[in-house]
Amino acid sequence: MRTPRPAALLLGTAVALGATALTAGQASAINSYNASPAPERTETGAFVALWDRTDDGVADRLDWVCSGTMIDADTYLTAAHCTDDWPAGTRFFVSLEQDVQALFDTTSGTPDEQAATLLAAGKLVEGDTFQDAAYPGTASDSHDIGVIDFAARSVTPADVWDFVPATLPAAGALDALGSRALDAAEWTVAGYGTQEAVRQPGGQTHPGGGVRLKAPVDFDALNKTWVRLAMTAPQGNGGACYGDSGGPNFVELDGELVLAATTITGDTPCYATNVAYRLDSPSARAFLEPFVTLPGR
Ligand SMILES: [Ca+2]
Ligand SMILES: [Ca+2]
Repeated sequence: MRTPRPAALLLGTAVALGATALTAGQASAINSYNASPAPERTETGAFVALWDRTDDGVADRLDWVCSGTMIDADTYLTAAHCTDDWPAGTRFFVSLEQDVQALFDTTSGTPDEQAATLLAAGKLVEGDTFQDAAYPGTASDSHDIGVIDFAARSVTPADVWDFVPATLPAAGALDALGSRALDAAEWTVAGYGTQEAVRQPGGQTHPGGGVRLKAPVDFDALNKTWVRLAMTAPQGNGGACYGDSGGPNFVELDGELVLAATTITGDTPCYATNVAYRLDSPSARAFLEPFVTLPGR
């Protein structure tokens, strides 16, 4: 997994909450190999949090931690392991900017001041988190799905950025297609996460992240709630890593990109497999139904 929880590729919190986080399981970034910038993926955004790590009531960190996708004008789809278990008072934002890391690098002040500056400049929009009440569920269905929603906010991402919300799959769409068609289709993962592990004196590091990238991946297997996607470099694939959690895995069907699944976990160094949560399943659709108009069967 690539997150602090048992199966996630969450980056910022993994680092913030302790060394165990990176081995735990959430995904956060796109790998270095076979990847490219994705300025055209305007619906794909960074999950940004402002939080207090020292329990003194003063926020001390503003950072991108996960990825996600706008699925209508005011709802951003991500993973429950990205919305779960933050300190009281944590504030949540989405940025649909291409290079979020550069915004942080060039904005001065305390984390509170940075957030205020970036909000005023239209580089962040603040929202409210919701997650599947059944998370963390079971191995067969983790219920690892959540949103940052803006329906109760006066400013939504649609007020700030031009984007076309992602197309969700119809109920059971991946089952209906079957493995042969899914293997023949083109798959793309996108996100703001880090790169695959780099070995250095003192251990592994995961450089990069904070920039919207995409990479081709290859269909491997489908089961009840998961799509497994190959990220092996020699086959021309790229892949997801820490901070890509919650981000989109698109499949091209009849010339249209469909948001088939969200990045959740994978192998620890991020070289082999992306494990993504299906969005055509009954449980994913049940969670999403209050937030978006779902396509039918
Ligand atoms: Ca503090
Ligand atoms: Ca909505």
